[in-house]
Amino acid sequence: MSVSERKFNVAIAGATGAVGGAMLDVLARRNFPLKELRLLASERSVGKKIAYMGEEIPVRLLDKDAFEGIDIALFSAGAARSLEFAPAAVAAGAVVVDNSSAFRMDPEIPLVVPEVNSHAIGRYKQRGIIANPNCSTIQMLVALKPIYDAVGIKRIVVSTYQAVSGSGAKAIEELKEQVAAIVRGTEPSVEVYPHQIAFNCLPHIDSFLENGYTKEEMKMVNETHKIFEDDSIGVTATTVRVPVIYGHSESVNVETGKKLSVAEVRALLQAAPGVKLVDDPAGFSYPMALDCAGKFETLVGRIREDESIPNGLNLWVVADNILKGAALNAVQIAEKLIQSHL
Ligand code: NAP
Ligand code: 3JN
Repeated sequence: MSVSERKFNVAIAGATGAVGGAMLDVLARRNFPLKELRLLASERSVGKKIAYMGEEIPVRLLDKDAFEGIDIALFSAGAARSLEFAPAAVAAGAVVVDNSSAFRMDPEIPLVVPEVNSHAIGRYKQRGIIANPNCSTIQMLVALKPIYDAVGIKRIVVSTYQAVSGSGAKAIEELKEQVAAIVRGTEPSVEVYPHQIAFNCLPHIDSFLENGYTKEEMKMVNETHKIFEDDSIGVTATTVRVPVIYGHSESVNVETGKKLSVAEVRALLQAAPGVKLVDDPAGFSYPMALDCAGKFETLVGRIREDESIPNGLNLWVVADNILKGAALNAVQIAEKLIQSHL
């Protein structure tokens, strides 16, 4: 049977969440060849129905028996659930694509951005699991891959401006409520973050580590090394939460192995898979979070030579953190799996 005629049984663990909901959307938008779609979540959601392409699919409990007959299990129910239930899904015969940090740095488990290192997918056979990187790493590497391939990269200095949707649905509500409270002149309530996020920027994403960096910052460092299979790249990150709902923005400074002109970078990015060049400063055109929501591409612009060093570049990189940063990347991995491995 040709690939186009084959259909697959897919489970989504965490189907009622922000990322799980986006996975449903992406599967439909990309016409993924589904036979059965099984939606899994906690006891809180069992019995709820979720609409998918005109069907009402009941939510089932995520437990060890939930994966019988499943070919591909997409996990986005948090790292603890991935650690507990991904092995059961593999034992039942499924390949797991995991969106959490649970397995990302496990040397036996591939960590994949399809535009960057799809060759690594085949390594899933060892453990039956493929890890999806952190959203901030994904969009940065989609933009840097053509530059890395052309001239090599010695060092990356990245600062992120991350949307509240990266912290889930409660954080979106909190930002909206805080803005409304402040406009009304009342005291905003602060629950999700340690400080007010409305009209503010918090240089704090995930927990602090002993070296003074946050886990989010170290995810960007470690995941970049693993995906490029190159520990020689110096990477340093500052990750910041900003009062934006969808779309992470990044200021990316790179020291390259050889000089590239702005025109050469533009040409490389124009041809790069998954990238949309948005770089016409004279026409006030540059990537913006508001423009990336709902889009599959990573937007790159504000391309400049870093005039403070011989071989340096500055880029501004923006992507929908829930789509390319999570759900879309996972579905692209599943597509590569069915094209080449299942
Ligand atoms: P969310 O909106 O809070 O959704 C969480 C999902 O997990 C819901 O479906 C929830 O089910 C389910 N869940 C929670 N506890 C459970 C349990 N004990 N048993 C079964 N299901 C349980 O969170 P989200 O924003 O979608 O993020 C989910 C996860 O995706 C994150 O924890 C993270 O690991 C990963 N993520 C990755 C990236 C990335 O950078 N690649 C970005 C965002 C998120 P109920 O509705 O029944 O509670
Ligand atoms: O904060 C963001 O913008 C991205 C959040 C990602 C996230 C949120 C909760 C748990 C992760 C992740 O993917 O690294 C995790 C986790 O699995 O550790």
